[in-house]
Amino acid sequence: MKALEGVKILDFTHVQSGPTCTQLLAWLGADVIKVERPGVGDATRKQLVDVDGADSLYFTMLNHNKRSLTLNSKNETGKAVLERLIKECDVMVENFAPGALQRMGFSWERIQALNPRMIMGSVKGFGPGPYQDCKVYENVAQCAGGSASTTGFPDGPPLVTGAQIADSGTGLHLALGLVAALYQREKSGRGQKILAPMQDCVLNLCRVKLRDQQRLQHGPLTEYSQFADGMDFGDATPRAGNDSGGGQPGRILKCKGWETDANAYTYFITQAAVWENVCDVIGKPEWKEDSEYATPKARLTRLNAIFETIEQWTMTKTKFEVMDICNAVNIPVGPILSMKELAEEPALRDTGTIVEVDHPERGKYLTVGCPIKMSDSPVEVDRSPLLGEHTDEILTAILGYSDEEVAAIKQSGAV
Ligand code: CAO
Repeated sequence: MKALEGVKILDFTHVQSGPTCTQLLAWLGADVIKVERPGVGDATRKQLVDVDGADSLYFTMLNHNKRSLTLNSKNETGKAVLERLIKECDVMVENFAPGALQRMGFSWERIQALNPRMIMGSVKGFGPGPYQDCKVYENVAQCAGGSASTTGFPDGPPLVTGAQIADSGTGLHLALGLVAALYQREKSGRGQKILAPMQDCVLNLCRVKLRDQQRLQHGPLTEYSQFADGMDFGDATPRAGNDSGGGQPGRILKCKGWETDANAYTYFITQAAVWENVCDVIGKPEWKEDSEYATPKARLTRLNAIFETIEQWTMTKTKFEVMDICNAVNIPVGPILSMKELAEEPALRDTGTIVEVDHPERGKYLTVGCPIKMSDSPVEVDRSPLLGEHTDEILTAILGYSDEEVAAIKQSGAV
């Protein structure tokens, strides 16, 4: 038994944002039917190809546990099949460019008329407003949602992040909306329409930066390096380098081997509650009684010098030694782990967060499994479907077409 067992999802998504949402729902047990253009499929199948003739990792890693149905939704027979799918499914998810679904003839009003219980989720770049008709990709939304303006160093340009907060982040938000709507439908009997604009979802993830925007009206942001450096803050939340976003000052510091290893660094947090332990660990016990260092307020103007001193210590240890020594005395630190290290981490394999999957075209590959661990709804990660792999079984077993009707649908070029 899986949490979403029995829920049928018409997955009209492509690229990353929508597919991350439906992949999560598939992991939670929903039957996800991915609708793809005949002969073409999701564009990512053939993007960043690393194994000739095989679906790319870009596609396979975003489309596990789904079934693939090819369908031309602009062909008259294809539209008739789509109508039946809409009547049959509980949830429909799409992330086409604004207006594309309407151009196919499937407005929300029409979908609702076909199936009043339908829950319809859409990802768009922007919500209603001046940019509502724009096509949007990950980095566009990171920039428009406030992430880029607040990421990077104060004296450098805005930066985008490695974490796909706009695509995968929006997919996550939408998944929550869909599951909540399924719960509401239990009581109301009605479906509803859910919009997850990428700009809004990025902004939600950047809410501490809007917090800082308002704090700026009451004085400088004392935990930012700019404060210790005596720099002007300007009128908008500045980029803060690797400064901690919370009230506990932190920085990324070099560890043993940094000269040759790009990831020999650790994040070091000088949490006030364990400041005395920090002083002992780094060999500065005298700071515990020194009024210039003893309180968080006194330390604020000396943070750069303090972190330089801590770095003198971290540079004598590997990032893993720093982790062991500091955690033993409750000092929070974070080794900078590379993708290579994460891929090889046994604990992540044990919990199913890093999973090896077998694929008929490409052989074995690694993927990220479901990060949500539910005691009563375990997740097995199945390979992504080949293009149209399940067309026949969906037409017959789910939509109830006879063999003759399936032959006629194929004849029309709809699948
Ligand atoms: N049968 C027939 N036609 C189909 C089809 C099918 N099964 N599936 C898609 N199409 C058609 C669409 O109807 C559309 O046709 P029209 O332009 O004639 O209406 C066409 O394919 C292209 O769809 P699109 O405009 O969504 O795709 P694109 O590659 O031009 O743009 C993207 C991609 C992502 C920029 C755009 O879809 C978008 O802005 N989506 C919303 C925001 C989003 O999710 N962005 C994140 C993407 S991940 O980085």
